[in-house]
Amino acid sequence: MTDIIHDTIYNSILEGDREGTTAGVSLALEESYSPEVILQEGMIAAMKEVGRLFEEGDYFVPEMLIAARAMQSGLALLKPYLVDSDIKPAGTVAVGTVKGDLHDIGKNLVAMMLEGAGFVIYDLGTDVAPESFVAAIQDNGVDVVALSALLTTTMPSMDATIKAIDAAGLRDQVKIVVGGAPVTQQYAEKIGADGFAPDASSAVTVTESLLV
Ligand code: B1M
Repeated sequence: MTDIIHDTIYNSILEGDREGTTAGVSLALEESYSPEVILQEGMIAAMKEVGRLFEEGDYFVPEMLIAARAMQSGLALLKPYLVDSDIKPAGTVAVGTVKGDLHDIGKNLVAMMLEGAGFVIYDLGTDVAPESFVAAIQDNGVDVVALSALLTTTMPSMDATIKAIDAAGLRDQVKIVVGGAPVTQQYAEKIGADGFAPDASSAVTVTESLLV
């Protein structure tokens, strides 16, 4: 790992240093590092380490939160490089983190990558109730619903959301893609999702393949 990526971006996120993170991302972009390297080797690697430190009892919720804020400020700078606005609309996607779950960095990345691939995005935010996904389909005629969950305890909200979409008579109108760290292909099949993606870039491939 190079110095800017590790010493500046990775360490700044670990320390929850927003200014250090944005300065690092700006410098790395100026020095022509690819957005993918900045994201994967600097930012996502740092968040993984934050999770490890939390599990070890070295970090607590406030440290996770300030690290997440630093990551979000870096992502805002990176977004124009991940999103190409000249692409024709490929479909519409309602994206959200399911009920009970407040984690939004992965969901935001999925939304950015889909936007970059030409999808129109309705970002419903975090802690999204099943009824809100149903309303988004009814109000906006979306083609795909993309559900994110980061907690094992909120994975059942994905199941509840799919059941609510079914109960509203909308299941045949939309494709449903699920993802997030604890989610697996097996779980996706169990709850009747149409697709599972392990990361944000494969969320694009999976979504595109469902609309062919
Ligand atoms: Co939370 N947290 N957290 N947390 N947090 C985790 C998820 C945890 C794994 C940490 C740990 O113990 N190692 C653990 C979950 C354990 C479990 O259930 N298995 C955990 C816990 C326990 C908690 C609390 C319960 C802590 C507490 O209060 N005691 C609490 C719950 C709050 C709630 O949601 N109700 C909590 C709170 C928080 C903060 C609010 C402080 C903060 C979130 C801030 C925010 O998001 N704005 C936070 C953070 C930052 C984390 C970690 C450290 C980092 C998450 C992250 O942003 N990763 C996380 C540890 C970890 O992930 N290793 C942890 C970077 C991001 C790019 O990755 O979100 O995985 P990720 O997204 C990836 C893929 O998963 C995938 O693509 C993304 C990019 O490739 N993906 C999809 C995601 N959604 C997708 C959807 C798709 C497809 C792919 O299709 C639709």
